Amino acid sequence: MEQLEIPTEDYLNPGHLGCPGCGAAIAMKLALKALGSKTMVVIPACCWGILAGPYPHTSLKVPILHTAFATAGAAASGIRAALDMRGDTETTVLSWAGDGGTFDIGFQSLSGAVERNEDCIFVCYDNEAYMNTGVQRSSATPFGTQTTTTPGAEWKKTRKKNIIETLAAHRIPYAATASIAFPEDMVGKFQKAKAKKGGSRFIHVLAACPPGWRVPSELSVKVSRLAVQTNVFPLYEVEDGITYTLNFRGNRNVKEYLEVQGRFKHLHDDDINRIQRLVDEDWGLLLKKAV
Ligand SMILES: Cc1ncc(C[n+]2csc(CCOP(=O)(O)OP(=O)(O)O)c2C)c(N)n1
Ligand code: SF4
Ligand SMILES: [Mg+2]
Repeated sequence: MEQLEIPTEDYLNPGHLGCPGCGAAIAMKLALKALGSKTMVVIPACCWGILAGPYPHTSLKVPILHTAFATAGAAASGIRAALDMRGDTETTVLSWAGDGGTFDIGFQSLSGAVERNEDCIFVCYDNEAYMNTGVQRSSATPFGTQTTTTPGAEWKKTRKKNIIETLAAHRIPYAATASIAFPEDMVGKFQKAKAKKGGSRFIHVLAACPPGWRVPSELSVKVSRLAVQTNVFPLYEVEDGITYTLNFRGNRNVKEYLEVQGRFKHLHDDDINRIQRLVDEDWGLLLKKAV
């Protein structure tokens, strides 16, 4: 994707209720820069429900609908229908859910909405666990991670669900991954998603979480960059479920990404080698599909 100018206008206020270095806050800031003032945001239960602030205070300069954990896809569909009835096809409906609200409890609602090809942008800001309730594992938590429900030697032994592939399988017009460490790429993808209005668009953003990942807050962007540079979190787009475009080719060892995070500190060399093999396998599959 070609380099672009990031819009200077901000729709995230200077104060919000997230932790210092919260990747999910940076993600929202970049997304709204791309989407602009005519955006309505739907937020199910998640950290962003807190970041947004308690009514009548708000950290966003655009309207927010807070909804129940499982219902972001349905609530966004309802707002879209109401706007359409009023003749407003200009406003973008942005569903903004965590990994729990996307990969797990919100999955049926999201799947239903995108199967109907609802005219909304569905975002998963993925911090790879249920952070708001104390770092419980989700199906987005990667192999090898310690969380409060996968503690000590019981660290997670199953792989992360590939959410982009599940959305691509619905053959939606646009699905993409994005990173807060690649802001031009990320803003460009949100602008592209906005321009593709008329159907369902899905963007999966890796959102570093300093307390959950056990990294210093000032390393939030660096660790996000390492995720892409090691191919742990590849940047790519899938159009109509079949046309894959790779946006970046990483060449660093997975160990560099793992060793800066406390949630992986327990891993031995053979575990790290296994994770490298899993990442190489997924990367190889992606290369076969990408242009
Ligand atoms: C039906 C239901 N079950 C459980 C909860 C409690 N709850 C609120 S937020 C949350 C975790 C959300 O995780 P995720 O979607 O990954 O967002 P994050 O907090 O990590 O940003 C849970 C379990 C709830 N609000 N509703
Ligand atoms: S716990 Fe993590 S996701 Fe939640 S506000 Fe703090 S940094 Fe952000
Ligand atoms: Mg989460």
